[in-house]
Amino acid sequence: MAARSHFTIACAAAAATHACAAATSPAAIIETQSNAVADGSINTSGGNNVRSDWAGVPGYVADANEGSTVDWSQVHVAHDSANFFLRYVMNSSASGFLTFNQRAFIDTDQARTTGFTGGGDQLPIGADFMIEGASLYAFGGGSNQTAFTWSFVQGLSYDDFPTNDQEMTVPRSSLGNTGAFDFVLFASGTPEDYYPSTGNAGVAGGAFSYQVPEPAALALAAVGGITMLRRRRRSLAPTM
Ligand SMILES: [Ca+2]
Ligand SMILES: [Ca+2]
Ligand SMILES: [Ca+2]
Repeated sequence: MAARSHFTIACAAAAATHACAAATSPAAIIETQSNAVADGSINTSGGNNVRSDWAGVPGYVADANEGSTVDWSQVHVAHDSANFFLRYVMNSSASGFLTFNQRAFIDTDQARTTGFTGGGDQLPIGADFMIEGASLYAFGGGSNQTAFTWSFVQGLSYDDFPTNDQEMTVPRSSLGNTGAFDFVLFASGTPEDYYPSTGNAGVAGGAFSYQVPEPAALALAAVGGITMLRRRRRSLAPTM
């Protein structure tokens, strides 16, 4: 059985406030995850049609079914020593990646002051990379952050059947070996669907975050919690 390490920070939770405060500014980070999986445990090669390899990897908070022709339901993200993995679960069929109806905007320096902020400046993040379909692009607009200007980086390993449950592999090296990134997903159906739904609300909007390794602040909080638990148990132990 593959060793896995998962956790989720809900930024609304008081316990994680300090961890979330350190995240991207000005975008509100709705949720941060870090899901380590064993090397080779997730296979996204075309035609494998298998998603059981994602067992135990939680999804981000699900998006509503807004009835778009290409409608996000849930995204899962994981990593091993060499790769990030993305899994898109859709409410409505995306007709496969070759139709380029889906984009992942990825902010690898977690700074809105660099990268694409949307043609209408509507993204909460500055996307340094974009995955369109299963093709990875790097932002090439420089200081013109609303220019849809990209340079092709590479095609990605993917499996998009069934079309409402797709997966792909993104080499960590292709994203500059970043230790964390923020992201917003977009689907060009009718109507357009942003995930999270505030992903088109500009600087006041919301984004998701992914970290590798686990956020230090949360790990320290967990250690602190164990210590407190031990102390409490000790104090509650009956006097012999
Ligand atoms: Ca698979
Ligand atoms: Ca949706
Ligand atoms: Ca950026």
